Amino acid sequence: MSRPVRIALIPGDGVGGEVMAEAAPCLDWAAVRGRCLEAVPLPYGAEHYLATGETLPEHAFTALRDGCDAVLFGAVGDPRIPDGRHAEQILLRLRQGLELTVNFRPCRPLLPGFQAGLDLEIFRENTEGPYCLQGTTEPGRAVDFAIHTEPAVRRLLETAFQRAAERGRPLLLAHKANVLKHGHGLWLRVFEDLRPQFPGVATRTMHADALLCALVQEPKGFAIIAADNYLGDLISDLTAAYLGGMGMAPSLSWAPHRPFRCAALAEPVHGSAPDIAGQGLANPVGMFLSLALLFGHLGWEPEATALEAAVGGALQTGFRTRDLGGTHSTTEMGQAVRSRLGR
Ligand code: GGG
Repeated sequence: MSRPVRIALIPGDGVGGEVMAEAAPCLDWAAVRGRCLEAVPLPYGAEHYLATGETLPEHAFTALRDGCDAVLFGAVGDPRIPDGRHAEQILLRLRQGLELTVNFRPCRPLLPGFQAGLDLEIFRENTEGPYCLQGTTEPGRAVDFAIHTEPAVRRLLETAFQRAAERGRPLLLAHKANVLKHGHGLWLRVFEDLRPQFPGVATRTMHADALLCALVQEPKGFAIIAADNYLGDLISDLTAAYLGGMGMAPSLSWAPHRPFRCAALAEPVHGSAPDIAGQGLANPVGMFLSLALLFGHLGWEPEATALEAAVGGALQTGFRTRDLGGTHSTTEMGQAVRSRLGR
């Protein structure tokens, strides 16, 4: 018998626990359908940190890296820890420590009558740029470094090129090499270097500021967009608006070079939203769609398709959480999705 796919569940902070509670039963549904899996709940987040002083201890990171296949993550961020130290040591540690270079953020709207037919995919580098967390604050001066290494840039761009080739769609690289000459100069060089390997892919590069303006004016003029960590974060937060808001936006990160057993992490794009946490107001759709991306990544296409269709069905029949202008609670939306899976 093949070993079970082990999926670590880390709800994290704020609304993370609420959206996790809605999506996690879909793992039982997949298991009932015959997928051999094991869920591994982990407590790491603000509450655990405040109670124990532990963020993500090294032994737990190693056990997860070597003993799990993927992570389903909620959100981190808590006003009781204003410097966000625990968030860095949990989420950024996972992204960087597992070398999850690729962060995939699709934008395919599901709300009826809203941006129908839009099909954007953002490939965001996930471990470097200014998110390397190196810098200093001195009297009257603050410095944040941004690191871009050729292996990570190449892995991200190769993945985006492969996707563009598979889907027969154009690929655009967003950059600011006119100002960030060193880092984004490297991105342009690697992009140019890879182009001959994908002769069927139409390519374009664009300054990120001009791209943001054009994405607002004419989103259907774009297809697959690759960018560094910082720009990719901003671009995909903008495109989340075309889905109906941050609560609707899914993401999947993975390590194309598979250095460790644990090579994928699914999480909604939204953060912990402490202002609405604990009130049943969070939208679980981004979490459901992230899990659907993870199912697809595991090769469980029927489950990925069924879960995405269940979300689409719930939205078609009028289920709306408050961020979408409705009155349904997190649980009502979750039940509406799961009932379409027979759960
Ligand atoms: N699921 C993405 C996530 O948790 N990102 C961390 C983040 O943006 N935290 C800030 C916040 O929660 O406001």
